[in-house]
Amino acid sequence: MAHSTKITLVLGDITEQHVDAIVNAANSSLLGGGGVDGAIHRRGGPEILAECRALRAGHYGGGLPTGHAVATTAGRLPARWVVHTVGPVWSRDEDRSELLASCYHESLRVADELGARTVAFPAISTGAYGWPIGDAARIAVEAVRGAETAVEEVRFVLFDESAYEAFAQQIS
Ligand code: AR6
Repeated sequence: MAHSTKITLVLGDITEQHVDAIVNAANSSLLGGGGVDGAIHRRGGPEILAECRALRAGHYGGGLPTGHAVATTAGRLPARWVVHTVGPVWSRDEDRSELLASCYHESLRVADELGARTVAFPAISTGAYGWPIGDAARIAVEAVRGAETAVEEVRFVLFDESAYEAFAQQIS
């Protein structure tokens, strides 16, 4: 029988979550940015950036491709790992939904490799990358529900009421 993953929603800041792994909506440089990425590096401290730089110096010399995921320490955050993934920039002309779903699938695959049982996700691509929140919430929830994973809890951490409502509508 397939393992069933519990989905929970929190209105709040992902850097404050006590979970095994938190997912970062990064960019392919892995070297930081604004939004949730900026908050994670700020609160997590320089150990995270040091591991990101090492990844760039090694296997990910060309950057982390969109839809892929890779883990580092969580530094000073109350989590063990940060899983960095790169969401697609929303496009009116091209359907990039598969890439957004891939962020969730790949992050959960990396979480499984780590042995993480609780994983917190932000609403990937819905800030600087412009994805409409209702559609992003649908893709996120479908992707998690469709994932083969040993993760026991997926916690979506939404930064504002409208994002929270969009996710609540999807899991009701
Ligand atoms: N906790 C939870 N959610 C947050 C937090 C937080 N502390 N801060 C922002 N959000 P964004 P993207 C929400 O822009 O669209 C960065 O510069 C925010 O309200 O962080 O994937 C990267 O380096 C929104 O709903 O990520 C990339 O260059 C969601 O997190 C680029 O932005 C995602 O917004 C990635 O853009």
